[in-house]
Amino acid sequence: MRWYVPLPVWVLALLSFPPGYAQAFTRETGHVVVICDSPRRCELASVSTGTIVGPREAVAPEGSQRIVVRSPGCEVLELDVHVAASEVTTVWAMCMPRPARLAVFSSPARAEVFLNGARIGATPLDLVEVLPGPSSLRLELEGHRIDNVELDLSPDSTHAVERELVPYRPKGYVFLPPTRARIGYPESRGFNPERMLKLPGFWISRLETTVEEYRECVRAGHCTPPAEGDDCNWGASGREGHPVNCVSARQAHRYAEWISEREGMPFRLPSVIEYERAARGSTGRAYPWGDDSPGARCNICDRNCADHIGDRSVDDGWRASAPAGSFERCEGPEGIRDLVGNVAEWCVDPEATYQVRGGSYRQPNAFLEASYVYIVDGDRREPWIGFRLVHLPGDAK
Ligand SMILES: [Ca+2]
Ligand SMILES: [Ca+2]
Repeated sequence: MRWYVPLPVWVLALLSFPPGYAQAFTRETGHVVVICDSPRRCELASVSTGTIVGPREAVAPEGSQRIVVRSPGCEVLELDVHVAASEVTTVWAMCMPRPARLAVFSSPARAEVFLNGARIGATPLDLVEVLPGPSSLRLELEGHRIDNVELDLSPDSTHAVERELVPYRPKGYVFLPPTRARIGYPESRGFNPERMLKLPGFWISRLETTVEEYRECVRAGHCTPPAEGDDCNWGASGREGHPVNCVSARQAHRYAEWISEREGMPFRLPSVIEYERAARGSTGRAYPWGDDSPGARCNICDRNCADHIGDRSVDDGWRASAPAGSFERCEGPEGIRDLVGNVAEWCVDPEATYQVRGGSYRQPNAFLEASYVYIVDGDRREPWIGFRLVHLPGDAK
């Protein structure tokens, strides 16, 4: 990108004849008045065959006149004005700022560079012309903290910015690189037809959010307590390491807000597509480990399940939720656990409604694929629903 041109640059307007000018010119001449965009000051530098009578005024013969206007920090403007005899021609002058030049370097290099929210390149960024004035510069590089710099860019000057980027790897998270991923079912089952999507890289929590983690947010006064009773883990002794359940989608959002504030980096609930990509890899496998059904790999609705739909041939040892991450084989090559079973997990779908994905200890084998769509009212607080978060540096825009 070379540089930006504001619109409109100049606007010409004819005003009605003000009585105060009646004596200022003859029948053969007209008056030219320049008005600048406030608060900048401008000056009429020349007029072809007329006479300058003030900083922004001239008297000129009828016909076409070329005038030149100068103002500090702005390009010199030349334009043709038609002067009518016995009339006042008013010229509205808007400043077209002279550009500043900006170069950006970072260590390490290859950071994406955004100026006032618009991408202008990647480091090392050679001199580019940009609009002068107060500006926000942001550098983004995978695995590093977002770097924000406030600049005051002067017209006609060169600014070089050099930044040291601070590594950032969210603890307990796994990075999934950018990929094309197979999303949806091989054959359409009505809600989630198969398609290939190009996805950016993102970080996802290796485990479901636990009671212990959620408790920190409640103690900080940012989160409200989950529901209690039944198989809710909140308030039940010995379940600190279990996934926090009995929380609404709104409560999960509040937790993400709190983590984002604490970390100074953006965290949120996954989209349904991100959840599928995490569980199915880029190849579209049915489960994190491949296409074989979970059986006792994960905590599902097995013979211990309270519901009669439980799979009697499977014994995973748990009736309700198990401690997060305790099923060692319930993971794929990326090492992310419990994307299938234990608690189903809040996800946001493209229509900004809620789904839970991955199934839970309440679903038998047939309903545990990550692509299985389960639309749930976001206010529900169920013992079989919990959540985990994702982190995308690009969310900070
Ligand atoms: Ca079970
Ligand atoms: Ca789960």
